Amino acid sequence: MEEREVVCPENIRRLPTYSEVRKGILEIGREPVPLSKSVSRKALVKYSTRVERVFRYVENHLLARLREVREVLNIPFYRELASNAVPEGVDLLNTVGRLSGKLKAIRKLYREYRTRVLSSIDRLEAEELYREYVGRVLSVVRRLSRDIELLNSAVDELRKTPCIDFSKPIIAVAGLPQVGKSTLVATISSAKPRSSPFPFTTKEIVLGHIELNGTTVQILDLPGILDRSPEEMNRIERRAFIALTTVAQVIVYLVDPSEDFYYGFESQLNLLKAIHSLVGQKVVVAVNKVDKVSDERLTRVVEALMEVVPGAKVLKISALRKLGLEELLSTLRNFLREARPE
Ligand SMILES: Nc1nc2c(ncn2[C@@H]2O[C@H](COP(=O)(O)OP(=O)(O)OP(=O)(O)O)[C@@H](O)[C@H]2O)c(=O)[nH]1
Ligand SMILES: [Mg+2]
Repeated sequence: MEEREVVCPENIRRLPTYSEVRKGILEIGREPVPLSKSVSRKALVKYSTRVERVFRYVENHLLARLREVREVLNIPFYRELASNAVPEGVDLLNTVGRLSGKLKAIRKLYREYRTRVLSSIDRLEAEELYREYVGRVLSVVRRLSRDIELLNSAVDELRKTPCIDFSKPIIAVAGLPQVGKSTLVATISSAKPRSSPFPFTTKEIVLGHIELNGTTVQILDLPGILDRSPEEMNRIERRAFIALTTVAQVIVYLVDPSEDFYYGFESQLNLLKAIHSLVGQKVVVAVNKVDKVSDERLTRVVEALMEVVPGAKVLKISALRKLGLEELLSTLRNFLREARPE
């Protein structure tokens, strides 16, 4: 595969709101414009320099940032995650297109007013023209407030998303809340996500790395997903759902076999069924917390899981006590080998 630069959503910047732009531009009107003695018609040059500075401000704070956002949104995984943060039906690439189209009008204003300011009769006219220009620029930006706000919600979501290298393998760890996903990812990878006895401890996707087959493999710790339809999922669950369905080559589905597991066993079977029917053979099922249950219960749990997904591999592990992890890693190794034939 061709070497590509990895696009990092963590680094994109928010767009300034209308009032921030207004502040920034008014500031330009107060900043001195140093001019050498030899310059004639100083006032005209001063205002035309400001006309230019205002445009540069728009260029750097809006247009350049919009390009960064567009680059990230061009990647389907990030686009879906970003769409999760804005009202349904909003097409973010359209929003970016519309915004940049409207902002280009400011480039026209810049050209027009630079010429007009430079050909004004006196300082007063130059100053008036400058004010008119600022007013028109700000009015364009003000009309874009809603789109800027929408894109900033998307940017806030994207900035929480790790930087994924799509040319390298991706494993995702999924399951209901509390099954031990973060404990597992913290144990086997470079990531150190927080784990705790409270559901939805993990709210965002966390990226870790492991060396498998001599290559660096990315492993994603996902938020927990409840057993319900995608339409009913909250924003946190949907982050996990998007990762599962769009980027993972292999999914480790973790199960908590304990009698006292808050969400019960059946919900875990149902979610597995749903994931399996969406992604097919890519699922490795691992029963976690084997240290907590009797052998007898464990056997029954494994049997029930195999019935739901015949042919799927069901492993027994304890992420906390570090049991069965070697076998899990070698299973993942094999899966990845099959997923990407050399
Ligand atoms: N006994 C035992 N407890 C475990 C094991 N693995 C995880 N736990 C505990 O299970 C609880 C939940 O662990 P997490 O790793 O936070 O679970 P999670 O699936 O990431 O939970 P969410 O982020 O809320 O979805 C914690 O109290 C862990 O210490 C295990 O193998 N055995
Ligand atoms: Mg977690």
